Amino acid sequence: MTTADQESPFADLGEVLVIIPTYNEAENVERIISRVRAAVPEVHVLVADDNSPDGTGDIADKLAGADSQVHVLHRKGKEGLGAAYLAGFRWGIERGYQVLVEMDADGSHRPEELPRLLTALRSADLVLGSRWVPGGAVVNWPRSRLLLSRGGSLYSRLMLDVPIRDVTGGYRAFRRETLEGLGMEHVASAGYCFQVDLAWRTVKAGYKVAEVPITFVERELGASKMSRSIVLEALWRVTAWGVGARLDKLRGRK
Ligand SMILES: Nc1nc2c(ncn2[C@@H]2O[C@H](COP(=O)(O)OP(=O)(O)OP(=O)(O)O)[C@@H](O)[C@H]2O)c(=O)[nH]1
Ligand SMILES: [Mg+2]
Repeated sequence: MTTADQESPFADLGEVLVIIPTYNEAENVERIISRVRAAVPEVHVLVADDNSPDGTGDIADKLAGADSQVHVLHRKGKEGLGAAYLAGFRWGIERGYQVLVEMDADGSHRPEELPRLLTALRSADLVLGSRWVPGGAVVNWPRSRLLLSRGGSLYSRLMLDVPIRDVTGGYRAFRRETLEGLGMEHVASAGYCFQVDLAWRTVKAGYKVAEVPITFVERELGASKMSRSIVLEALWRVTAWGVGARLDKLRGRK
């Protein structure tokens, strides 16, 4: 691991690892890595690939061979974005990174906005890139996706009582202490409710969460992995968590 150089504007935060989970992102992986490296040259990148049939993992290996700040975690098969992130977090924590960033491979999370997330992390334990705070935006989404995302965030906020506008978003920066303290080992969520799960745990553990506005851009290349089963998993899990929390309250537990 190279050390953050003196001139790095984020040296005070410690070493930063951007984790990019991939499943069939052959058309996107090189571009996203080069954008991250250009936007914040001192960060390291970890591609967490679930043995993509389209060869994304091989492309990532070649890129890692040419750049010592790019790493690849090969996983044996498709286990969902949540499992890939958990493995990526563990990989980064074991190697001493102080900040762990979540970012999609498809360009929806613009690497050029990473400096704003890192800046906000100076006074927070978790920073969420947010589409639904003033200044946030979504480009090129069909109405159905907008409704699903806004509805999912609203439902999660009400069910779980979390004071977060964009609780399903996946562009985030965690301090390692936050991940260490939120009980990662108990996270079972596989799909996009993983994001709700982590945000909720972070709030419950008493950490400070900040939302910064981002412009989310719909993917241009490659196929979405969003599916009915991912939406259903989110719906049943969030409902079960919310009901469970209310029952605990009624019984006088915390
Ligand atoms: N390792 C791994 N990565 C995954 C898996 N499912 C999705 N991803 C990655 O997670 C990121 C988000 O997935 P997307 O398909 O873009 O999901 P989405 O953003 O909800 O859907 P779109 O807006 O349609 O792109 C992308 O980088 C995917 O390649 C998985 O099972 N394993
Ligand atoms: Mg996407």
